[in-house]
Amino acid sequence: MTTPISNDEIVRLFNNMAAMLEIKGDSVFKIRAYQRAANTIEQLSWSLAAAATAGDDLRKIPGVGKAISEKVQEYVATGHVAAYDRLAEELPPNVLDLLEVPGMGPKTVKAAVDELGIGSVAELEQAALDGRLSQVPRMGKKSADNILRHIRAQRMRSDRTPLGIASETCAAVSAQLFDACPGLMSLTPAGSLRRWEETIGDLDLIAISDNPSETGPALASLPAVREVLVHGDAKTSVVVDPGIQIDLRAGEPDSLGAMLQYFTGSQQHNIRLRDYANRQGLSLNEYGITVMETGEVERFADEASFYARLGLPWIPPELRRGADELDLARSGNLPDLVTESDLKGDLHLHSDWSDGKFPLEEMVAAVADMGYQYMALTDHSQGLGVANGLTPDRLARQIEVLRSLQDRYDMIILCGSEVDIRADGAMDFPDDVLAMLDWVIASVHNAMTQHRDTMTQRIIRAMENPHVAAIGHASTRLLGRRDPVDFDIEALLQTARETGTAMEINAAPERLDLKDTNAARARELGVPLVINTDSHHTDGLTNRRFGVAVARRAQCGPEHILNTYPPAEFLAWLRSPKAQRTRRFDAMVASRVSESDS
Ligand code: DGT
Ligand code: CA
Ligand code: CA
Ligand code: ZN
Repeated sequence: MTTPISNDEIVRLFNNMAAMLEIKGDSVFKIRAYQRAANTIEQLSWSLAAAATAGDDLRKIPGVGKAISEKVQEYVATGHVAAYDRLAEELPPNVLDLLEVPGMGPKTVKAAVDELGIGSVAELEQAALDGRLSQVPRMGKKSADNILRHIRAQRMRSDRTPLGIASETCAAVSAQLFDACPGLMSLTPAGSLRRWEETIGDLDLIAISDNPSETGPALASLPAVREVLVHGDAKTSVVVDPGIQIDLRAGEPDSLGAMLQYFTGSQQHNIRLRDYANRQGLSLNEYGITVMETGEVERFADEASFYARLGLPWIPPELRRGADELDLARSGNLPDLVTESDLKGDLHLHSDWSDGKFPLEEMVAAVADMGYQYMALTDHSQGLGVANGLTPDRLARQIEVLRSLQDRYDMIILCGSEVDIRADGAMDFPDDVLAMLDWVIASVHNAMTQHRDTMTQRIIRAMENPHVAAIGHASTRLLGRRDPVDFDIEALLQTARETGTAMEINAAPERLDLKDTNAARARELGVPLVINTDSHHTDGLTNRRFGVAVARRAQCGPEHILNTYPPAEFLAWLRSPKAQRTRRFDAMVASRVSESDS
């Protein structure tokens, strides 16, 4: 038997219908009728569905006329209301979600739908972020900011947290905990954060202390803590602002190896490792390794000795995915993964000539401070009005300024541009303008809802341009905010290979684009990858660690990453015609590999 329809459900139905009619701009009388009915039904102390089923005349209820009464009957009998379904079909599919956002009434939803074409909460957030929302009537900057705050708070409550935010929270809480705990020796993130997953369910921290029992209470009393979930001997769980759960486990120094290994996971990795250990007569848990025959428990101060006891090399957390990493480890074939210090340049950087926050001179100085040997400044092209894109004239002036700065630096300063790929795949600068540039990165910034084939052809056309060195943040996704565009990634990567185009791993933590699995495919196909921060701010330069993590999860060594090569080799690649770049890159990879073998 199905549960009867509750009054609340009927109230919601009529409220939704009123809202949808209002968004559509339907008659005020009709809208009021549904609202009045909803209000009355909300006050009833008896089941409307039961009365309808019993054949009572619902029209004796104030505010319930013939039309409303029939819809209640229909809903109770069939579970549907045809008029409601018709309305829903006429409006964007997620329009009711927009109404759920505090601050969004039917009128503002209507304006957002009609004037900005917004069809989802993610698009609403984007519009609030880029300033379009504040332009709609009766909105203004303050309301738009409030809406943005509500959307983010809602997401924090419900969803996984994007890596960048989790990582910031982890750093902030760690610093506070060190201040609060004099005996704390080390605090190491474990779990999905240590594996650099794109999103984090909860933060797992391993504390090592001479006095482990003081750490849990110390965490629970930090000012950032909103709620204490578990307060036990083995584990303390709290929720901190902005709504992230933290699981803290504490131990003494000789327990770090086993605890860190266990709580780093992934669960799949641990399951496979446990099987592997069992076959050697050993069993694993968070306290150590037990010799099954004797029951003796061995403890480990670090992970490397834990893995070594199993006859394995230490496996980088990024690879602990429960895929083929154990086989690679056993056969001595773990890849030598790229590290931050391998990077010799950053090739996607913005200044305040477009939408960056810092003057070009300061940006260049900050990049030089990173110890880089080369860089490319890549402000936006003319078509990107919202980002203050450069016209060819301004670009020519910027090139002069950049060339004049070169004398002051050992670092090679490349004059670049992040050129918009227009909806039809044409570049936003003509070829003679592109030819002035040392480095062209081509990116999609609009018409993101194009059909898969159109989008694939659009990016392929950009790759076929002889001046385009790399494709920037190919999927355009923003974690938790904007879905990736739809394209045939295999076709794109094949074309990258054929045309000699590099693919960016955009390190901005909200992008991570290409994502790990796509970067892995690029590596397999021999497509050069380039790890860029896309910094709009000098602080952004350290985001490279997120891009490096993506590359590591994709099992990339430095040889797969174009901007790990010394300037001479990188420039030789860049200065050869595109048709020759793939062959050249293959040779670069081969010589790096043979170098590291010898
Ligand atoms: P998350 O939090 O959803 O982003 O993902 P994780 O991997 O951080 O998962 P979490 O926080 O539930 O647990 C952290 C690690 O602890 C997990 O990767 C493996 C280990 N772990 C936790 N519970 C179990 C368990 O019941 N069995 C095994 N084998 N491992 C566990
Ligand atoms: Ca976790
Ligand atoms: Ca956890
Ligand atoms: Zn950019």
